[in-house]
Amino acid sequence: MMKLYGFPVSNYYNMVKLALLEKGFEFEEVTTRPSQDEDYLVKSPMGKIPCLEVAEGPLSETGVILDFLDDVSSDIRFYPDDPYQKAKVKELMKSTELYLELVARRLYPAAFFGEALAEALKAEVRQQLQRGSAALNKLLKFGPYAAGQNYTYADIVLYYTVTLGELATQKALGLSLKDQIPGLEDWIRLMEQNSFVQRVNADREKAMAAMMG
Ligand SMILES: N[C@@H](CCC(=O)N[C@@H](CS)C(=O)NCC(=O)O)C(=O)O
Repeated sequence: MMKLYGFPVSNYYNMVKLALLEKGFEFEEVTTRPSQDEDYLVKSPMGKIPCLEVAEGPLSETGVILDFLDDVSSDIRFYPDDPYQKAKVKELMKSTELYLELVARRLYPAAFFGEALAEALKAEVRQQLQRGSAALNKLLKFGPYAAGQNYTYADIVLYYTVTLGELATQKALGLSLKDQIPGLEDWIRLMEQNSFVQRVNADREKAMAAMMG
């Protein structure tokens, strides 16, 4: 059985967990914090979570894991078959990660761990989030899903990016991603009707409460 290493508060972990659930794979969750222990670095060379251990060995990097899961799923696929449409989904995933996730992540120490946040960093992150949101607005379809009619990996990546990101931007900057990205709020409601999303989120709430408490 596959083993998913990580922690249910992590947005990247939850992306892989949701993909595994959607695709009907059996997997065991192994609660793991990011670690520089040699035992873990063998599986995930940067020590980051998530890591997925499959029959052939370990895999790190969320995008790589998601690609692998689509390659080994015969029926449920989250990339379109058409090469251009597939590239458009990947463009949306990459833009979400580079221009929202990695930017909002700079607020996490202040938003979640009470660290100080310099005014200069606040201004820089705010400006980058506005630029990133404007770029995403050019790509997002919300028709009703992120890349159009079909539910794709772009939805999975965007959902866990903006839901954790929103907590951070609200808390650290008083900025809502929902105000920056028209249609985001309705799409989040749509995503939250999905029973697998509800299951991942219930685990996330429990882990978040334990972490904050
Ligand atoms: N590029 C990695 C990013 C994963 C990542 O940043 N995970 C965080 C937890 S959400 C982590 O392990 N952080 C610890 C670290 O950066 O050392 C991926 O796509 O999986």
